[in-house]
Amino acid sequence: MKQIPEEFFKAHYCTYLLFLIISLASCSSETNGNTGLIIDDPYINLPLKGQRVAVGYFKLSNHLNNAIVLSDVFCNDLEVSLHTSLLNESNIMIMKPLQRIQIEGGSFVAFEPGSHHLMITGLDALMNADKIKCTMVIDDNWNLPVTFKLK
Ligand SMILES: [Cu+2]
Repeated sequence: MKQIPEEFFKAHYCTYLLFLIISLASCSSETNGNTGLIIDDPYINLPLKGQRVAVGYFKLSNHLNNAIVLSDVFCNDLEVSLHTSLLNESNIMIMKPLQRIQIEGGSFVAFEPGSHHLMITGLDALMNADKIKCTMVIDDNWNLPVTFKLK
């Protein structure tokens, strides 16, 4: 009478052990992903009729412990450059190219109207699309995929 429940327990113990191993394995592979960096609301304002330049925005949050550097964004054959807007001494809004943007651990950078932005030329051929796939280059060798909505 005692033998049956013991066998039963053994069989279930093995199942449980197997389940534990599988869930541990899947856990460790998840932490290897790009979960430390979050890109929120990436979008591109299409150029007005007759203009050739589109402007892109997004928010990049760094949930890692260490600082990262955003050095480039590229979208296939489009020409993309990183810019910032600021007021000059005559109180006129001007734009300056940005080379590298450092984002401290636990911090974020917002590309938004009136501040940092992406200047994009060559969109003419994509006017019928509603999104484009791009890549952000982090620390010169980490390629982070990002899909921009076209508005
Ligand atoms: Cu600009």
